[in-house]
Order: sequence, then C-alpha cells, then structure tokens
Amino acid sequence: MAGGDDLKLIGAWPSPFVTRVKLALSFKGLSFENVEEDISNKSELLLSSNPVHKKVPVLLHKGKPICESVVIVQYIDEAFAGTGPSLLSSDPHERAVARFWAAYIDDKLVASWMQSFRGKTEEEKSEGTKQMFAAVENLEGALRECSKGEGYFGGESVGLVDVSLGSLLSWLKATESPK
Ligand SMILES: N[C@@H](CCC(=O)N[C@@H](CS)C(=O)NCC(=O)O)C(=O)O
Repeated sequence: MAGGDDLKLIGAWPSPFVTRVKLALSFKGLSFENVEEDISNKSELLLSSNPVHKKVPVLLHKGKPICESVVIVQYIDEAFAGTGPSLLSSDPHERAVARFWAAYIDDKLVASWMQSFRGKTEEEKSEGTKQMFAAVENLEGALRECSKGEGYFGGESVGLVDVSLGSLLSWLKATESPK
C-alpha cells in the first residue's frame, strides 16, 4: 500500500461521509493513519483542521488539511493519480456529470433522507420520504445512463458517484423499517 505516514484521516466510524474517504483510499490502495474523533467532544486537531465546519472527515496530507468528503475524494484521485484506478473520468464532460450527481446525492438524497426521520412534524417527515424516493428515482435513471450497461456510475469501474452513494449503505441498514 502507498501513502504511509503522509495521510492521516480524522473521522468517526459511524459517519457515511468518513466512509466515503475510506472507500476512496481503499480503492486507490493507499494506507493511512486513522484518527478516531469524539464528535461530542471535538479535539483541537479537528477544530484547527476544519475551523469553518468543525466536522469530520478531514484528511491531512503531509500535514495539510482537506475538508468535505466529496472534495477529499477528488483530491485523493488527483494527488495520487499514478496510484490505483482513477475515480474520475479523463473526459471533462463525464467528470462534470459525475460531480453533478455527487452534489445531487448530498443536496437532494441525503437532505430529504435526514428530513424523513428528523423532521419536526409527521408532515415534514412524510414530505422528506416523498422527496427521498423522487431523488432515488432520478439516481436510478442516472445510473442507467452513466453506467452504459456496466455495473457502476463510473461505467465498468467504480468512481466518485459510486463512492458517494455506496457510503450510505450503512445508513440504509440503520434506517430500514423493522420487519
Ligand atoms: N458535508 C460534509 C458532512 C460531514 C458531516 O456531517 N459530518 C458529521 C458526522 S456524520 C459531523 O462531523 N458532525 C459534527 C457536527 O455537526 O458538529 C461532508 O461531506 O464531509
């Protein structure tokens, strides 16, 4: 594995956003030091590395912090372009489409999903659920188009959108209705 001491990930294991970064590091075959954060008692390292949002994940590369999971995944792909598979296409249009859907996942799917269980009223929750299903439908259409009949949003190999969406599987399990 490449990377070694140069990469330190400030994370918290239940976070799907942290999982995104772990998936990207793993697909690229990069080793890293995992720094588990207590988000109810944030460390000085987290606060000084991400003073704007004060959230995990933060990746430290040679001591320099990079924040926001989707930004970090793209950084990993660029900074370690010669290592492992590419998570973004070499084609600018395909890259733009992947970034569009990665943003859609956070702005529409994650936001409505959170509303479906954190909404203040039953109406707010059910509106969240409705919007979440609409987002899933749009993503299914996008998968059909982007995958070109192969298994992934990235075509025949895993890419930014697969990593962004795949990281949410733990949440899916956790929020599934009991049978
Ligand atoms: N948009 C951010 C979201 C990160 C995020 O929400 N992290 C949560 C853990 S799942 C966090 O650090 N929460 C601490 C807080 O809100 O104070 C990303 O993609 O990295």
